[in-house]
Amino acid sequence: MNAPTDRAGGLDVVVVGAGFGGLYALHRLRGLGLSVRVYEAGSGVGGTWFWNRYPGARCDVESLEYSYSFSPELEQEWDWSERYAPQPEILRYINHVADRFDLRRDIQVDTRVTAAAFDETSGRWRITTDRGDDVSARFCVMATGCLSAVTTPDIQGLSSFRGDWFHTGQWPHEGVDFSGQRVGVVGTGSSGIQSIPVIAQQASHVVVFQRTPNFSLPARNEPLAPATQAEVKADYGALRDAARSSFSAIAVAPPTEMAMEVEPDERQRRYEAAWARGGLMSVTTTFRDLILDEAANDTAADFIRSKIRETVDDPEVARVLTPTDHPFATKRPCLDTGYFETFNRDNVTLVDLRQTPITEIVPSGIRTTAAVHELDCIVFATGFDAMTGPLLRVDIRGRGRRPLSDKWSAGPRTYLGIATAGFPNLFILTGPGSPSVLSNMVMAIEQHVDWIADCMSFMAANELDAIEATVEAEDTWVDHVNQLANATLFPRANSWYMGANVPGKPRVFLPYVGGFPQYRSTCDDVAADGYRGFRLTVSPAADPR
Ligand code: NA7
Repeated sequence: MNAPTDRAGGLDVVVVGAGFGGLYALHRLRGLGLSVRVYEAGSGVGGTWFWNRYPGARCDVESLEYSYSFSPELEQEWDWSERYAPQPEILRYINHVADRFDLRRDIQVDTRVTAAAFDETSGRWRITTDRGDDVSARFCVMATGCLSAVTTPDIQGLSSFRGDWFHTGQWPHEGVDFSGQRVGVVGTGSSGIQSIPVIAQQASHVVVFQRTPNFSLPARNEPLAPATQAEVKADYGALRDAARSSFSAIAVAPPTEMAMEVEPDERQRRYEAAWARGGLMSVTTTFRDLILDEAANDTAADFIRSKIRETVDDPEVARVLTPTDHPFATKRPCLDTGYFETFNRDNVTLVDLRQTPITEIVPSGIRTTAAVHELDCIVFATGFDAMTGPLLRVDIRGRGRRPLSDKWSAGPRTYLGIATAGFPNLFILTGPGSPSVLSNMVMAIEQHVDWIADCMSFMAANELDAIEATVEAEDTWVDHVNQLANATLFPRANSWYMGANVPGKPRVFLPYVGGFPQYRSTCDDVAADGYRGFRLTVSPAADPR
């Protein structure tokens, strides 16, 4: 993967990141005749699927939907093996896409963009990297992902630990052999819940350090029957259309009833059917008010709690595993294969950090207020500085050299989650204020990239050089995003959606919760209305305000 030669005046577009977003941005924007270079920090393409190689890592959106829709040929030629593809298969798919569309020649790997600064004199972005690249581009597209800035807790004594430690989001490529090892896993979000059952099958002993018990739904993963796959491929467009018109950009019939409108026996029957079906869109979409009304939510939460009690043999362990401090689905629901069952194994111990917090890491393991747990290695499944972290870890500066971190010090401010005032010609893929993590990410990425490509075409056709969100449009959008979130139960949880998992991070609900179809039609209207809320000018150097 070699860098393309610079054209005399620099590039048209720099794309930061070569995951699902960056690859599609490259493909689409190059198709417009623009010169594009992608910088990628990893040694290969794939983003999330390049880094998250922990045991049991797989997507929890079904494979047939968690894939690009832009190429009917690609849809037809790729076969998925399971209902939920495992990480290595998704990484193979992304590599196939990179080859099939000849993307690698414009991607420079092993290169982390460290800074991007808007130069008001030239009206261009100047992008610098940790490899000494220093290039200019008219547009900068941040395709840095929502969950790519890992967070490892700052626990005293970690450097003294004699064994190895790993973060699930930066897993060693050669894998880790846990045979005969005593393994501590810190964290019980999706990564912990996926990896713990697999690690427990290999390790001699696993100690799970749980701060907050989590709701998890059965994945019911299984091999993907050829007939099912053929049926979808016979009319892939129908599946995609159904996804595009659904709240989460995942094809599912929208629930019509409220939980309390249904008799308790019937409600139970529906939850049982959803549980048997498995998947993210099971219990979550049984009724339409689960995320809006506490009493409705309680019915789903109680149902899942009863399942945990049924599954876990030891009532005290079941109690500790049972979430009670946040409504169901206000933290990202997890999907599992045998997670709760794993606590019935003799070689698994659960430590309740609410009762006995970690005090320090010592050479031989983890000390809590109650005991020292002797360990050979530690797995941190402790998550990410979500959505804003990947952007703010790059030194991005707009007009007047103002850092984005300064502008966003009280929380992110965007227009449509795609642009931010004071930063002309900077586009953010699936940024805060867009549906992003509340939707099928691949669909959200395609919608953003298509919108940006259309915008660039419009600018070219009208001989415009710069686009910048207005402060007024941004303020209105931020208020709208907050109002929508405040009408839901989401703010009730200390979740990464709320920035609550990172000490000192402003407590702001990050994604747009109005649903994918509503969001998409707003974006389309904005474009049809001559990019309402943006100022388009012939010279980016001039401050349009
Ligand atoms: P998550 O969902 O953020 O989970 C992180 C877990 O780590 C969660 O249980 C946290 O507890 C726990 N955590 C974080 N810091 C600590 C410390 N200091 N001590 C103990 N426990 C801690 O990240 P994942 O990687 O699992 O999943 C991220 C997303 O990827 C997921 O939602 C899917 O969308 C895919 P807490 O709940 O904060 O108390």
